Amino acid sequence: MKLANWWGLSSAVLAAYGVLVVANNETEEVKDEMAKDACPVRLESRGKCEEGSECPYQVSLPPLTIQLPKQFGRIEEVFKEVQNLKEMVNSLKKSCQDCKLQADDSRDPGRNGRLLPSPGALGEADDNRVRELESEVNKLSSDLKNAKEEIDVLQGRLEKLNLVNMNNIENYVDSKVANLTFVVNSLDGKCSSKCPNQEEIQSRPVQHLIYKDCSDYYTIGKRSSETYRVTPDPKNSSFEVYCDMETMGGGWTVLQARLDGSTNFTRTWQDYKVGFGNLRREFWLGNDKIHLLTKSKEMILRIDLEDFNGVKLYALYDQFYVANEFLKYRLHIGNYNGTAGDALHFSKHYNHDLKYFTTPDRDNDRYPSGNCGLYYSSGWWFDACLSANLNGKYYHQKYRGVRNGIFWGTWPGITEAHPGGYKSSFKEAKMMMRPKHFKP
Ligand SMILES: *[C@@H]1O[C@H](CO)[C@@H](O)[C@H](O)[C@H]1NC(C)=O
Ligand SMILES: *[C@@H]1O[C@H](CO)[C@@H](O)[C@H](O)[C@H]1NC(C)=O
Ligand SMILES: *[C@@H]1O[C@H](CO)[C@@H](O)[C@H](O)[C@H]1NC(C)=O
Ligand SMILES: *[C@@H]1O[C@H](CO)[C@@H](O)[C@H](O)[C@H]1NC(C)=O
Ligand SMILES: *[C@@H]1O[C@H](CO)[C@@H](O)[C@H](O)[C@H]1NC(C)=O
Ligand SMILES: [Ca+2]
Repeated sequence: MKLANWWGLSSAVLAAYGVLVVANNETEEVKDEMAKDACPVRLESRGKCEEGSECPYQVSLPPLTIQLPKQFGRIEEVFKEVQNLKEMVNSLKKSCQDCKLQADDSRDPGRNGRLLPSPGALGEADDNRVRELESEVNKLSSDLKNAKEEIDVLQGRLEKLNLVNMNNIENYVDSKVANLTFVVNSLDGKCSSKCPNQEEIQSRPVQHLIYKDCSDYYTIGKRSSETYRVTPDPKNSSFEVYCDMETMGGGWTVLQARLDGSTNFTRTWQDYKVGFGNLRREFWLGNDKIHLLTKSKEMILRIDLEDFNGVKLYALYDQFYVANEFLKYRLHIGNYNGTAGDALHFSKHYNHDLKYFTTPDRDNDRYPSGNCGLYYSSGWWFDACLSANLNGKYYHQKYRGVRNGIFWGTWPGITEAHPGGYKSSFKEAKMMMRPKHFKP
């Protein structure tokens, strides 16, 4: 029954949003257990949230202030409507029960002193009573129908809010929680000198820091390039990554490396999804992990290339995001800066930005009559097909035939015709990311 489904959904949604209801309250003091009376944290509502205006809810943790997005206000509205509907449905249910009881009463032989009558044997009074009940039932059922329609509409709105806004809000809150962890830990030092209950605070263990990516390790003083364990999404698993703590200040989380051809990059969708190779040599970190890392913070992308003549150039993109598997790991890159040329946005016809990921066994490219991944032996964000492909085959020298080696289309001289149709390749390639606002 549809209605029953709705009840399930609504209570699940109410439970999931339970924390948001707090925003309903006027001013509430939330006391951190750790710092009982010492350091109060406040969540306040500061008046109406107008479309397009600043948002009214704020959590204050000295000296940190979080502005909650205005969608919170909309969720609150929907809550109220759902609450009203719940009451309406409850009262309808109750009157329906009353009505059923009355109908049972009129048939009760103990009360009316006679046996249950057959339908043909009803008296006129019973007829009237039955008609009355009938019309009451009709009215109730039409009320119920209206309520159900309204519920359907609201359900649609809730689902939409859930899909559209909860993702943003979740990311937003996640990032703020990560920030809070930092702030709380740094406050711990300051607080103990100012606050009265310092002994109590000092005796409690400091909450373990979450290292979301290599820049967090850099921040706590790690300076050697090696593997570290990161947890970009506190709700998801943690995993090992290789950190480059030297290039341009360090703090880089490496997502791809080529240097000797020891790892085969002609791989399936599943391999590119989970990652493969050796983190200390050649590898692809894995599209799921790249997604989690680029989702946890605003990232930039750096690509380092070296050819067999020892020329080293780089490309820097001021934004880097890889969508989830459902969105086929779509690539989002920002503006270019650097020395190697902007091969990812080569031209209108060769542009890797906003392209889906393709592997030899999964064709999501823009080339209609074939699979670019299969043709170029690689998993990559192919257009139709390429002006860059850092996951091509590793050639130790010049090669002939299909241009399926590591390729960067803006490299000086790379597209010039060589005698004998030879194509040049690269000795080393590396792709890595770092939070946009990271300052080494
Ligand atoms: C506001 O919070 C107080 C104390 O936590 C509680 O007693 C009250 O019912 C809340 N009011 C609303 C409208 O939620
Ligand atoms: C955390 O937030 C504060 C204030 O909002 C800001 O100054 C600080 O740079 C942030 N820290 C990180 C690591 O994002
Ligand atoms: C790499 O793997 C592909 C697919 O399994 C295979 O066809 C190819 O021969 C391998 N290449 C090398 C150099 O081993
Ligand atoms: C963890 O991340 C992966 C990759 O994005 C995703 O498929 C999975 O649903 C996530 N798991 C949880 C518990 O969030
Ligand atoms: C590129 O980066 C350099 C070095 O950080 C900087 O000086 C320059 O302004 C940047 N150029 C653009 C177009 O952003
Ligand atoms: Ca295709």
